[in-house]
Amino acid sequence: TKRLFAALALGAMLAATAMTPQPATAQTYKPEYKVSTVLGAPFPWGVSAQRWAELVRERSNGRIVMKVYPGAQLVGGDQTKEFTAMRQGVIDMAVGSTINWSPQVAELNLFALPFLMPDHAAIDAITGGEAGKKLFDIVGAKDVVPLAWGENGFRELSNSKRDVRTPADLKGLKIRVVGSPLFNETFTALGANPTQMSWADAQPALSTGAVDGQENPLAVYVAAKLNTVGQKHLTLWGYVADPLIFAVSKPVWDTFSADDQKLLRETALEAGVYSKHLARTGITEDDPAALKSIEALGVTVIRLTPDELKAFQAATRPVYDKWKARIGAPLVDAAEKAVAGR
Ligand code: X2X
Repeated sequence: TKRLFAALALGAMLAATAMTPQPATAQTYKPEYKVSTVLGAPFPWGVSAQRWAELVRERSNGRIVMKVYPGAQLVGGDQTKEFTAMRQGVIDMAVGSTINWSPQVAELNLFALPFLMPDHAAIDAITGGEAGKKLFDIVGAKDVVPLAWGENGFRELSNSKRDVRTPADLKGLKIRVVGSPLFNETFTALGANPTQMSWADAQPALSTGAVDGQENPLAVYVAAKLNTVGQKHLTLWGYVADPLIFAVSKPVWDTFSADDQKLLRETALEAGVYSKHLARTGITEDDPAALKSIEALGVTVIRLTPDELKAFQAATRPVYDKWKARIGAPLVDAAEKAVAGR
């Protein structure tokens, strides 16, 4: 009977094993993972998302296939809904903008505090330091696994009406913005009339003159040919910068083996470095290729003096202070410290 009992026990064990769900293997993976972006190639944003997909395909020997869906098309063009769709697992992966995710993740408004970051080193000091780590923890707690930082870039101001050198020059100009109410409040403080709309709606609105101006990185200005929709006055003020986040929806992340999670993270980090490189090329006075090409199109590029810049900072300071409290003073303090110590 002892032997019989042992045989029965073994049989029960085997049955239990057979019923246990198998850990994720290559066979259980999806045939394709959808990667959401707002801008596709040839914008640096789309190019770096594609780089991520290529690196993953190569290193997984084709086991993991990622496809980039630009234009926020997975959320019907409504870029501020992308984060919610990721949380729900409707979108598998994204290279997402801090601006577009800020309606759901209030702390990501950090990067939209006017004039917090004077240069690229300041962005890196924040994302690479304590504040960046806190932000990734916050995003991670909302069912989106952040893997790496990338970059859309410093956002410069263009319009079809006149040169803007002072807040008074902005008075009454209709400016398209996106993201959270912070952008509305910043432009209202400057005397402009901000109006919120998606990138998909912005281009027709610019070309019909329904809005006078917009703000976006120079790489976006060039690739979207904003000079052809009347944007002939361009003010370099670098008032905010928009990092990108390479991320995977948590429900999807959990289906990957530990080795494949490592692969996804390492490739995202590499694509993130590439993203920053692309976003920063040609837009500084040391490396002015993009600036020169914009000027060659007959666009007036306005470089502010330190005093002119100060007037914009002063006018937006109350908005900064109000939103510092909303974002969380300790987080903003950490960011300010990182910038000061860069
Ligand atoms: O909509 C924009 O302005 C863009 C493309 O820069 C973002 O997605 C934040």
